[in-house]
Amino acid sequence: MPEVLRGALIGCGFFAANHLHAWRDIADASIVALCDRDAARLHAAGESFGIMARYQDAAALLDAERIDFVDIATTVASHRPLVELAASRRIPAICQKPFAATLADAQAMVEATARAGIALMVHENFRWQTPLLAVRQAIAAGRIGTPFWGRISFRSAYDVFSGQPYLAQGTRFIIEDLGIHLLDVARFLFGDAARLTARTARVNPAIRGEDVATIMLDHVSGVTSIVDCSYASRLEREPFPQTFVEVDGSAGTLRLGQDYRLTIADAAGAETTDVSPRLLPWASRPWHNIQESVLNIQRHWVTCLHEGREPDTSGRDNLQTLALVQAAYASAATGSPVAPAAP
Ligand code: NAD
Ligand code: 89V
Repeated sequence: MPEVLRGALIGCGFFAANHLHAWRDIADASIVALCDRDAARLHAAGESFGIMARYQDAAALLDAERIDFVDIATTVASHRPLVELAASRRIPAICQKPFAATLADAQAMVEATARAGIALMVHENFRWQTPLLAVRQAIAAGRIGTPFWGRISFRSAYDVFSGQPYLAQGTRFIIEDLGIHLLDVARFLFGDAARLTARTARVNPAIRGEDVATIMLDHVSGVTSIVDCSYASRLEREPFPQTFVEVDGSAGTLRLGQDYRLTIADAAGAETTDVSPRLLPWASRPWHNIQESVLNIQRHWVTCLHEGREPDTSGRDNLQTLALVQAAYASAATGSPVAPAAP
């Protein structure tokens, strides 16, 4: 791999500007070409970021440009064809979440990239948020002893549909789009889950999918956790896009609450620290937490490519998170507990 990696970004929509800003902050990577089927979006991104090599077809881009990796920031339907295209050219790939609509598609992408001998990372950025990294570090440092119970919670009335109108159109919504992040965080904090039980509801009549979900997980580690999310919850102060975390352990408790305040209590007393993300120069509130995590995960990708190691949120790892998503929909449909079917 060259010292400065040459990347191509495919998909210049709503979220891609965050990828592009973050790439500009990473000295040993540079986005040299853009692709979007939509000419207007391609033009707008190219002009904003001064990138002149622009293509409406990803294969044409890969034919014409010398590229060290692709960053796929399209919506889910195009993930498998684009990852398989990258694999066919032996080009390492980042793929936005949700990795795939089915486990079979996800497995096919993992196998294609493994056969090609290239790295594949899912852009699963929530676990790269500074406040959630602080939670994991506190647990790992033994601050609350051995965890036995946890809750990962995201409840909001923020209008996500104005920026991402496709979220209102699918038969699946909150688990596939947002719950997927929280289920990944549950794995990040407590390890894989052997079984889960889920309940869903649709409160907003203007959308097709569910906008409320409550999931109880039995982790292999022995922890019981609750993942709950809602875009139908109007609170006194809108917390979007903060994830709240509660963990009870054998020696104390941990609470990550409003305004990124982390409180750890044990027999000696309680201590609260501010674990806010940085407000990067190109970021804006309230998205700055997510925006900083985009920089963190993209830095991790570059480090992994240089060191030849598997990214923490590799395609292979993400199969387990995706299996929890599928299990949650299956459990909500049947009312019964479901064991995730990860390969
Ligand atoms: P979007 O619809 O605004 O943009 C996607 C773009 O991809 C569109 O411009 C479309 O024309 C283009 N595209 C689709 N298929 C293509 C193909 N085969 N070749 C070239 N261009 C193609 O979507 P978005 O809101 O930017 O979301 C993109 C992805 O990012 C989604 O999967 C979404 O879930 C994810 N997302 C992640 C976060 C996060 O924090 N991790 C936040 C928002 C969105
Ligand atoms: O992260 C996401 O995928 C976004 C949001 C935080 C708005 O749910 O869609």
